[in-house]
Amino acid sequence: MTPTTAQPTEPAAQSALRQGFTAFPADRAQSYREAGYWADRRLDSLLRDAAAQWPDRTAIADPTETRTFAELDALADRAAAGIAELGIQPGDRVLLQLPNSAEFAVALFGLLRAGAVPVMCLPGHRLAELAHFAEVSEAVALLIADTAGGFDYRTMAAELTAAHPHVRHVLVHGNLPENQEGFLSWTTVSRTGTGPVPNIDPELAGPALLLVSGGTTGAPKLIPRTHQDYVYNCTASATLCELGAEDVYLVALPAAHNFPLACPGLLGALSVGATTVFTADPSPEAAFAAIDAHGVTVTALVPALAKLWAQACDWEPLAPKSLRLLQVGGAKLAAEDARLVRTALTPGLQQVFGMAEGLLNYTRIGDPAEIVETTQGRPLCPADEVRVVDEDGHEVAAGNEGELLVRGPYTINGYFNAEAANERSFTPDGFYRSGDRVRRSQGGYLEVTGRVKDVILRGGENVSALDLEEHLLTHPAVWSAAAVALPDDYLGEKICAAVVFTGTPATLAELHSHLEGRGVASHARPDVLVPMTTLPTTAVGKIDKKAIVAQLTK
Ligand code: OOB
Repeated sequence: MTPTTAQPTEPAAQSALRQGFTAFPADRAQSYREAGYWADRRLDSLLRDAAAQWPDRTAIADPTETRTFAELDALADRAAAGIAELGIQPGDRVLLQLPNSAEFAVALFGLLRAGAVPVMCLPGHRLAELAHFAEVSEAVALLIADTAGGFDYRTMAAELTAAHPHVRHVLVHGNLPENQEGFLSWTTVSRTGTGPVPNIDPELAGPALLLVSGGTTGAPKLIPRTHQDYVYNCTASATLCELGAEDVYLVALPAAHNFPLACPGLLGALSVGATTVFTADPSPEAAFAAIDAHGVTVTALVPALAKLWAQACDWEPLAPKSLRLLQVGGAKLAAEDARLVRTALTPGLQQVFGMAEGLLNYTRIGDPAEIVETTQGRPLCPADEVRVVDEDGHEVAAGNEGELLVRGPYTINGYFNAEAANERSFTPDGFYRSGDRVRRSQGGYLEVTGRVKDVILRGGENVSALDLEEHLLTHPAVWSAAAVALPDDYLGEKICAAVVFTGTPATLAELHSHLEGRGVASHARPDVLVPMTTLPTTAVGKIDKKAIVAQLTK
């Protein structure tokens, strides 16, 4: 794919941005605009417009701070002026890594208003990931908290800037380290800027921000989301979720992740005048208290957290009462867990199968229980073109499994600065190869059946890891389970089940007879059982199989 050529008069940052970016082809862009999916507005105009319409409503709240839309809008303007005064230019990339807090929203909108392109790092990312993002994005600055969750981000930042001097500024929210050159107080920069709000030439078809890929395999990639596609992403999601000004949305997952950010998340909530509440601690104790205090009506969780919250209703005195919509996604929610969540937390469960690269599938409000419990939803937009294909790239019939390919009005056309990955991840006609195996029903609902690569090759037989995990989860003593491949001299790969038990652990023999009772073939049953107290997770809370294998093979 050929990147658009830079205009000779463009600032250097803008032209570098364009060079790493694959734009939507002109014909599809035009059709999305004509169909009304793309409104020509900048992402930060969502806040400007909300502040005009609902100035005195509460926009954001965390345990220490509450801001109205008018206040947040004014803070974003101040922050934008301060950022510009540092010499950060439109198109410059800035690594943003803040814990869930009201300040996250101030920083995000401040950067957008300055025309900077935030790189949406999660608080769980560490030096290896940050260094990779810094390099690929050519970031000029980093915005961090001093400490959070027992981690000192300033120490990491010092190491990062030593190895990546192009990261010129480190902006610290909280206490500055002593004698550290290049470190500035974010409060000073964002609150005392005196200059005008930068006047940006709106580049609506260009990247507004860079998301980080889920990255359960290989190095995480940067995902350029444009103003046009991301405004659609969050506003159409808000409409689908029937979000209104009376709603209160809780950010419990890391705010920089696409799901709580824009599906509909913070941005969708903001666009309809709803309040967003942040919690940096998603434990049932802290989250239930926030739900109770603010009357939270909507939130988004990964399956492991949803299950934990559902169980916690047995012992936590403040079980949620106000939730009308609980979105669960990011990994497969087993049907039994879906039933548990609906009974314990709210009947308003919504399954969400999404990806930072774009495509979002949602079950709909009012869908029958069967659909909500056993499918991962259907595409958000009528213009989402979904193909389910076999290994040769041919479409399979409805009801058969295959890899999901997609293109559409909010799905990227290439990763940022990643030519080799783009060759592999996109078809010549611009479809993104998701790597997800799905089955599509007549009604267009998708069921995720595994990852194309998450298959254990045991003695010549292909065993789907997800399939085995789902069978294991039906055992009453199994709380969570991951099936991973371990090297084996005889079989090539053997099946290892890493299992967290509730109560008395089951033995391998007991699991085998349970699986046999469910009709699981003998070659597809685990060779090894490793009981664990917890399974390692990624920065957003998905089970991290790479880390499990690393633990077991070190
Ligand atoms: C969300 O986004 P990412 O980019 O962190 O991860 C995307 C991948 C998908 O390709 C799929 O493999 C998996 O996560 N996934 C699911 C799932 N939702 C995501 N697998 C099974 N069932 C589901 N419901 O994870 C994400 C982005 C926006 C909204 C929701 C999730």
